[in-house]
Amino acid sequence: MLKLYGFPVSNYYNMVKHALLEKGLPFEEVPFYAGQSPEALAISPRGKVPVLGVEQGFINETSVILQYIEDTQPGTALLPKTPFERAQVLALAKEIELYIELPARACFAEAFFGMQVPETIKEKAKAELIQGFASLGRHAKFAPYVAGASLSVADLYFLYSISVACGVGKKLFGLDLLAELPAARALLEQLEQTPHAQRIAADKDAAMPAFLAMVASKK
Ligand SMILES: N[C@@H](CCC(=O)N[C@@H](CS)C(=O)NCC(=O)O)C(=O)O
Repeated sequence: MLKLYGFPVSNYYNMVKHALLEKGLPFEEVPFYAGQSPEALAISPRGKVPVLGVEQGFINETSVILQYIEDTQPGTALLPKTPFERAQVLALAKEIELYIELPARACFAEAFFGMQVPETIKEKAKAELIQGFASLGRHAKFAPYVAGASLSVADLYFLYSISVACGVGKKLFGLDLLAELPAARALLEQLEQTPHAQRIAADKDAAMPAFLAMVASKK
């Protein structure tokens, strides 16, 4: 059986978990906080989650895990078969990760964990977030899903990165990053209401106290 290593507070972990649920695949969740210990690095070379455990070994990096699942497992397709359409979905997912998730992530410590982030980093993140959301508005279709008519890997990146990025925008910069993207806001609300997203959100809420305690112990 597929094993999903990580923790339910991780938005990357939740993208993979959502894909597994969407495809109706059996999988085991293996609690794993990663980190830099030799034991963790033997599973995840850069000490990150998620990691997918398969018969032959471990697979890391969310985008790669999602493509591996698509290529090897049955169930609802989350990537188009035709190369051009597939490229559009993967480009949208990558754009969300590089230009929205990562700048937002640089500010998580202040937005969510009561720590301070240097002003220079915040200013850079703010400019990148504004550009990242503008880019999403130019490329995404929201018709009704991010890449078009059906749910795809791009929607998983969208669902689990956009809400946290919006949290950063609102808390640190007083910005509504979706103000000019009403279709994106509507899709986000719709995706958040789906049963898999609700289950993942409940698991995240349940895991949050232990996660915050761990973060506090490392401060
Ligand atoms: N590029 C990685 C990023 C994964 C990532 O940043 N995961 C976070 C949790 S959401 C993590 O492991 N953080 C622990 C750390 O950086 O030490 C991927 O796509 O899987």
